[in-house]
Amino acid sequence: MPENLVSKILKKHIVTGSYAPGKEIGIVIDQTLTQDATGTMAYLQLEALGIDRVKTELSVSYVDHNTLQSGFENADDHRYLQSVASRYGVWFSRPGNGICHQVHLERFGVPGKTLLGSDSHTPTAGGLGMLAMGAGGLDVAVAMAGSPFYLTVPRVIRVVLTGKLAPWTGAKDVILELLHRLSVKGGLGRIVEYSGPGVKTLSVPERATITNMGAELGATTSIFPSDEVTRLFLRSQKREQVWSELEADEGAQYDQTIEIDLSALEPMVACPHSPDAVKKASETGLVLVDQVAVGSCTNGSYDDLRLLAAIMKGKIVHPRVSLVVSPGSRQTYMTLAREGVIESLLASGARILESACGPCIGMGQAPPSGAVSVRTFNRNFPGRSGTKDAGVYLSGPAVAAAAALKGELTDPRELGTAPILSEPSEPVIDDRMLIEPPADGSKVVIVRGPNIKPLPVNEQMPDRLEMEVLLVLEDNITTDHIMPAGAKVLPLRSNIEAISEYVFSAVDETFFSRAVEAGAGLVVAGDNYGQGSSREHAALAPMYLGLKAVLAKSFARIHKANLINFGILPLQFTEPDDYKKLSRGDRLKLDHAPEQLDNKVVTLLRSSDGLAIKASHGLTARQLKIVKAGGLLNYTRGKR
Ligand code: MIC
Ligand code: SF4
Repeated sequence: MPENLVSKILKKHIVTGSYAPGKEIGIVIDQTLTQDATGTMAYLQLEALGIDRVKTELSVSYVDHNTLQSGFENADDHRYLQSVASRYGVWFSRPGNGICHQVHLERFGVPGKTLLGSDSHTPTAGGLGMLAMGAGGLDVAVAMAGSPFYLTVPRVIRVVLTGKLAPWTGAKDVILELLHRLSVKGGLGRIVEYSGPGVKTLSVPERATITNMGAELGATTSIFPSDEVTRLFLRSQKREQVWSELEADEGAQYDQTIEIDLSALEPMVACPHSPDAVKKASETGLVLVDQVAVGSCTNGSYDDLRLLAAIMKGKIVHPRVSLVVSPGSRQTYMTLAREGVIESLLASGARILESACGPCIGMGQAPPSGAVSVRTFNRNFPGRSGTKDAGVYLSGPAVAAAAALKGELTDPRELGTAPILSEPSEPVIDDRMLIEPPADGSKVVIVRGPNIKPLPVNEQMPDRLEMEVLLVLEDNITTDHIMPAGAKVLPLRSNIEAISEYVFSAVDETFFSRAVEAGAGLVVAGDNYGQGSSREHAALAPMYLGLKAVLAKSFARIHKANLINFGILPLQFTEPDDYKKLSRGDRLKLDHAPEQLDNKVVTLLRSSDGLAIKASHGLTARQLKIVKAGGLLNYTRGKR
């Protein structure tokens, strides 16, 4: 039977379960990556698992998110991460070396391998033909310890690309078009597999832009075939030996097929405050722009920044606009510096930042009050930029350059003829900012600063859950709503007690005190609850505050897994209309909780009037045991 690329790779890695959509399988993880904002928790958890050395083929710890170092906290975390990496056999990518996804693509990715990363944009490596998924830190720790990663076999969407991108359009417009068609929940339970004659017209970094932002579809991951273009990319990285050809069999089956004619795409933007609020750049009306930010793991590549420089060459940024640029990797930065592109950007008035996430996660460069910021990033959720009332538009580098020059959202085609970039030169390859772990790490002393606090652990599920409804929320609540990031909160990622004070602070400043007072809480939400990042702090910190369950219409994949991992019950309304019957302050009881959960549907009773709300949990037998044990760490310890 002819097979698609996804099933070929998954079947090769399967260790438990059988391959059927909707069923749970366990797969072997070949490579892992972590970044510092999720990594400290992941390595504390790895330590708790009590192994001597990671069991993966390759694990890498990156430092790219918390590099602002406005206090000792970030630097303490970096020191811990470096020492714990050496101790357990993990490569360490030092601060300054670049954003995890871009560096991994350049230096470590291997077509056909599985990659699990404690960051939701891990699918970036799908641009290289890897099956790469984001997960919570605990799942990544467990994978580093050699246990399988469990996932529900997804449905596979085939996206057939035809034609060739027209001047002034780019890879970002491909994924914005898909977000426009499918929405931020269109990819739930699905993997997007790209094919068709248009594939060969896209470079690996362009493919990676598309797979990166596939995360915003809610998809499990996205993947491109590995072809001649992939081989040449790996050759330029001096890693041709890891290349192999990978593609779907002729006549392979898919659950859905979508066609995108690259030639017909126009420059696009995602309007505030959602990546699927997509419009053509020519149809936004007058939008004055105050800030333009170019970079991030989506569009921080050599060609992205060369294009920006070429469009702005000889011109200066508009007086209203602050233009910031953050190259995606040290390799890109050095190559651009060698070629005079950095000088050219400086001449055009760009403020060049270090190679890190920076403004994408609100680590500096917050826009002014009420400002409009155009960013080549992947998320524009409210408040994420660091300024509550700023409006963020997402675009490719061409639209960003046009906005930087004109001071307003502009269709770049109005600038005339698009610049033609010269053939790319050989990238600067210098791995000295990557630290290889010693063969024997057993003598390495792990350094822990005062910012690294022990991991809180949940209790076993009691027989009776009595919970106060702490919040009733709408659809598409993001992890940025649940557990904000940014320069003030990110330094507390290793300190759950301290960070828990910020849970839902962007939505309701009284949440923290109400949760503490209630003792046991429940949150009610609409569809796609927990979309966005993989940060397990969005489960761990609410757990610390006593959150016992979330009752939603549906959940985003990674966040649901994180809730389970920390013993918070994810429940789904069986009657979506019941959502309207609940209010903040209601008290809901789940009697004989562990027993009731053995059935697919449980009944919650409202204390005031006995109203019965039916909810399903959709958990597998394994997940049920985890939730009942109070989380994965308890469950794993209990099994020993
Ligand atoms: C993001 O883009 O939201 C982040 C910051 O990279 C997160 C990880 C985190 O919160 O540390 C992600 O995408 O998973
Ligand atoms: Fe960093 Fe932004 Fe990419 Fe997240 S989306 S990894 S914060 S650059």
